[in-house]
Amino acid sequence: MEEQAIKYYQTGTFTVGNRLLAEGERSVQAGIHRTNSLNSGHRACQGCGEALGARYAIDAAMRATNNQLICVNATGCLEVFSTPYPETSWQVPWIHSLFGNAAAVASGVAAAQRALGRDDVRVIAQGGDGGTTDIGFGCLSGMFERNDDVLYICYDNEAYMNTGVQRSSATPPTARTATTPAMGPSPGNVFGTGKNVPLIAMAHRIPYVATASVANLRDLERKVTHAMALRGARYLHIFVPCPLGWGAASEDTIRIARLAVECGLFPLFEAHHGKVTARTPIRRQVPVTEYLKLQKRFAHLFGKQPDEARIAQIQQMADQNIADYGLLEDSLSLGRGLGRG
Ligand SMILES: Cc1ncc(C[n+]2csc(CCOP(=O)(O)OP(=O)(O)O)c2C)c(N)n1
Ligand code: SF4
Repeated sequence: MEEQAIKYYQTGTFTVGNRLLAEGERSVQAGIHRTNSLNSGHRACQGCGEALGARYAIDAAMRATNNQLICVNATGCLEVFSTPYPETSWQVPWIHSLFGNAAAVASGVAAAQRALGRDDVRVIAQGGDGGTTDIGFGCLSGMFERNDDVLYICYDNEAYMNTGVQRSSATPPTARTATTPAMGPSPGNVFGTGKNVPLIAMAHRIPYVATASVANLRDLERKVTHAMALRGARYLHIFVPCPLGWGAASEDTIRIARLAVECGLFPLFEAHHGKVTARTPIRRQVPVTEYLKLQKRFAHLFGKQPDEARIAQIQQMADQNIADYGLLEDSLSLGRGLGRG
């Protein structure tokens, strides 16, 4: 039989490629031993990025820890849609904390394992951006500062979705939410400085900080696997579109997440002990309008008279990220970038 060279893209897929890879390199979801940590039957909306991100993240963590994992979950959509009493979709020991104290509860669970002499049982805390960047922020900073042996995962859908789409400190400028209506001279969320929790986590110089996206699930699995191989405080910030809150089509979740990366608004990077050590380059930068136009929360920017000034400000944010992290191929070769080690 004639020999055929394997093409690169085949190994990047979730189907045929996995059979061509060595077993340890196959994606967690494609393996027959996947744990279905967040099982079918939950009540997330169709196309929910948070459900997808959580499923991939926790399955990867279960594989990395040989299923010796405990999850702590802040109040929010992920908790509500997965555990309507008396049901649960979780196939992992799972505790519901309060809205704002998931990091502190996880620190306690890790301390209990230490007291029991169980260094094989690992702990993950997870919550939405409201539970992480707003109300849970103090507990999270304390967990970082003590270097507790916990991976904290923030599923960032850029608002308080569970209670009806209120603004959080992760809501982007100009976005319409229930508390930032699209009316008045400056409709939608005001321009502020934004709260960049990955950078704040890095400032604590914890062992590992990374951003990930449901646009790149293999990368997400790899980052979770790497995080679970390390000890101490770790932070993973995952971009998870919310069709309901963003006014987007449920089939566009991955497309929107990909555009957020490709326009520069959501940079993918990793940092160890406060220094950026890797980032995913952008092959083809797209204008932010391609990303914004798919979401009704930004529709007021594109009325009869497009709000050119504020669109330009958002483009400036994306360009700044690209410059700061050195995301374009040519800037990579020049060796520029943010705090790189
Ligand atoms: C102390 C406290 N304040 C308010 C609430 C109500 N509450 C529950 S979930 C939630 C919003 C969750 O938003 P986020 O953390 O962003 O997660 P998402 O639902 O978007 O995934 C709020 C305000 C609460 N449970 N406890
Ligand atoms: S409101 Fe958004 S985050 Fe909540 S379940 Fe629906 S899509 Fe997911």
